Amino acid sequence: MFCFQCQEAAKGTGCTVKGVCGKTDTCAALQDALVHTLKGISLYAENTNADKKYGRFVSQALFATITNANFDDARIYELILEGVKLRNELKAISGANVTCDCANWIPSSMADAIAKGNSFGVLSQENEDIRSLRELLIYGLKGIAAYADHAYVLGYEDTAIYNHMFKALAATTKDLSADELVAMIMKTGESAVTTMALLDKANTSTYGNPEVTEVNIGVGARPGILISGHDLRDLKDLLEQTKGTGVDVYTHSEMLPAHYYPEFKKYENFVGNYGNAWWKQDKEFESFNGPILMTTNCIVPVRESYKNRMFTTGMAGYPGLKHIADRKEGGQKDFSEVIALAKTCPAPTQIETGKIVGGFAHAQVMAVADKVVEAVKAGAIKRFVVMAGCDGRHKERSYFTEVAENLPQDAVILTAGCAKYRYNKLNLGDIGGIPRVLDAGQCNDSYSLAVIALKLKEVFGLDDINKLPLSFDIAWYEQKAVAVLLALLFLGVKGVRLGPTLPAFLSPNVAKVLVDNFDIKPIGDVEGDVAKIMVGA
Ligand code: FS2
Ligand code: SF4
Repeated sequence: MFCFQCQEAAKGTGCTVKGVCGKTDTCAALQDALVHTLKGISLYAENTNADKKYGRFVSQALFATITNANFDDARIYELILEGVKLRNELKAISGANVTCDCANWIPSSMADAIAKGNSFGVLSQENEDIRSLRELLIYGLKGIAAYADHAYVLGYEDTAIYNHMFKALAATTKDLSADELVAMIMKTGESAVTTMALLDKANTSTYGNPEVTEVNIGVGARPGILISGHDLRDLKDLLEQTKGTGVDVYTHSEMLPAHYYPEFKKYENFVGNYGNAWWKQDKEFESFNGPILMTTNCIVPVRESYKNRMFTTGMAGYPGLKHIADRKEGGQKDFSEVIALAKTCPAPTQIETGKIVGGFAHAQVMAVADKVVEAVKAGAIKRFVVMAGCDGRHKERSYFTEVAENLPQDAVILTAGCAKYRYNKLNLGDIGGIPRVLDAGQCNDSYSLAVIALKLKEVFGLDDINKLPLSFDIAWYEQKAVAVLLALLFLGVKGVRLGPTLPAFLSPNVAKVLVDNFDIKPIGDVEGDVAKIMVGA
């Protein structure tokens, strides 16, 4: 295997024996064979007026290959078989004669698919710059695919997003120059903005605009179900089915922002958030005592002690865990087995007490825009620092906690994603009633931060987003962060600091393109970075 798609790539170069994430070499090969198949679908779909079902499938299958989403060989193989079937349908419809292996191969067995993945993996492209650009493109698409699937689940789709996915995936099979690939990457940034806007519309039209909310981080006395991942519709179904059963529902990690939506506030058994970012789950799932439902990434290798009470659903998967089937059209998923199990479990063991505050998505921030503008004009707020993104295991990530602690009192942190767990329990105070950490939501809600920045630009009458008193100090881990980064580049944001390390998939030449054109920089030491951030350097 060779995989370097996430920030935890072994030795900062790539995982070769087994993923640091726990992905096995067979699962890695199957995921490579799946991506290979999706390229074949795309080569036919890019020139046909393809039905939405093909775009849906490509989105879901790419989503399954995101870091920590699906470790289940059998499920990935099923997706390959389904992909080959869909590709052959398109081949017949288009009548085109495409010679690429990805457009024609037919797996005879799982072993055959593994062999295919091994011969068409990342390293099959020998030129390191072309490899780097192609993979950057694919990882951005994986992030977009996850957002597109979340929107689809709520009934929102846009064929332009699917069409871009086909064009860009197909582009990775062609003999394109570095400049042509860079142009495709920029178009992918544009598509990331479109997709995040669609998901924002899907979430807020379905569940209302997030509002400032205090979330309890302690526990109650009743048994509970812990729901993790990013899928809000799964949460809605679970809340409906647990209503009046005596079972409480707690969010974990990226599901925390669900508490900010008006629609979910009406459930009396929706009691709080348990634990921290994804990578601490092996300890926190143990002490939760009840069933855990993993709706998307991020799963870490599952311990025996809670294996029998952990479930996956949607595109998430893990060998040996029960998988809750998809809903039938217009219906709900059936969580009765999870609820029945919860009733037999003790209540969660308390690991923290208190409250955290969030809900500062764009509509809520706009509602207090006057106050914010006043504070900036009066000099009470000197700088906004976007510290969104992901959390992860690396010790160096304490940098983000220390930056939050060391930023002066007149700096406000804008956040989204699980990166917030590095500083959202620090009680950093407020500026005239505006909290110094404004949490917009999940990584899926990063769009809110772009909307807020563009709105501030308008309010202050500026012609360039980079003239705002705004800096970006982003923590990245997986491929949704890559999509968000491409979106920021498309929006013209310059000078983003990225950490804890730069992506392993950027070759020195590709990294140089990003530095020269967008002034992207690696994080440095806390003291130096805080000083530079405060003067916009
Ligand atoms: Fe965090 Fe993990 Fe949200 Fe990422 S829960 S790092 O894949 O999706 O952000
Ligand atoms: Fe390694 Fe990350 Fe790939 Fe997992 S997803 S195999 S940790 S690079």
